[in-house]
Amino acid sequence: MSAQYTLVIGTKNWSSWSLRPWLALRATGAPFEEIVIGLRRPDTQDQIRKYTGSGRVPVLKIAEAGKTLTIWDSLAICETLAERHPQAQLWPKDWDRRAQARAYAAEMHSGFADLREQLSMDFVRKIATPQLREETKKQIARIIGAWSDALSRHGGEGGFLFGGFSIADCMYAPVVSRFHSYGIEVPAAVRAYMDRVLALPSMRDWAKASQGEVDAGIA
Ligand SMILES: N[C@@H](CCC(=O)N[C@@H](CS)C(=O)NCC(=O)O)C(=O)O
Repeated sequence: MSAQYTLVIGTKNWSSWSLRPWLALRATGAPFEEIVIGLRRPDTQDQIRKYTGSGRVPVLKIAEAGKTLTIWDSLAICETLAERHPQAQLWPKDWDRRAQARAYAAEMHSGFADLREQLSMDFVRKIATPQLREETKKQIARIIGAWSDALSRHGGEGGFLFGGFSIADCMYAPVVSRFHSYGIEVPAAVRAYMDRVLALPSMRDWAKASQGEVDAGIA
């Protein structure tokens, strides 16, 4: 019997960390259930702590062979999915490209705090560019430089950072959304990459659900 996946995530319009493994899980093609916990509410922490002591979403539950395993943290979930679904090639096949893709994902996971704080994800809204702090400007420039570099090396083979869609793209998808929402100026090749990411069926489904949250007044 195949595994049953349940992904516990936060309000889609806001939860950038949830979007990352959600995209990876969609890319595997495996069926899954999702539980959406409302963020920025008085009971948010109580709700999340029903699933994980970390107090953070996303969380993946894997029910298999009578056992249920709980995995928290976006990157750990992505790694687990890559291991369990090798056919999805969530990491590039070649070791050198894979090593680079991992470095991109890790840099996102551990960094860019100013960008994340100043340009918080608001998936469906268009927001005027705020007065950017110097650190935020540096982080935006770093990301644009890193994307441009990867795209010029590998983008021709599939249009994504390392050719085919990978965990590196999952990790940066919320930044694509932020650059789009806040009207950050980017070079043409980066804009084309952003448009490709935004046009993914999974990203469109996330946008539809986020719009539903906004329309319902819960995001
Ligand atoms: N490093 C964690 C960060 C997860 C995180 O900060 N998630 C936010 C939502 S995007 C959260 O759960 N916040 C708890 C709260 O709002 O109470 C990861 O990669 O999964």
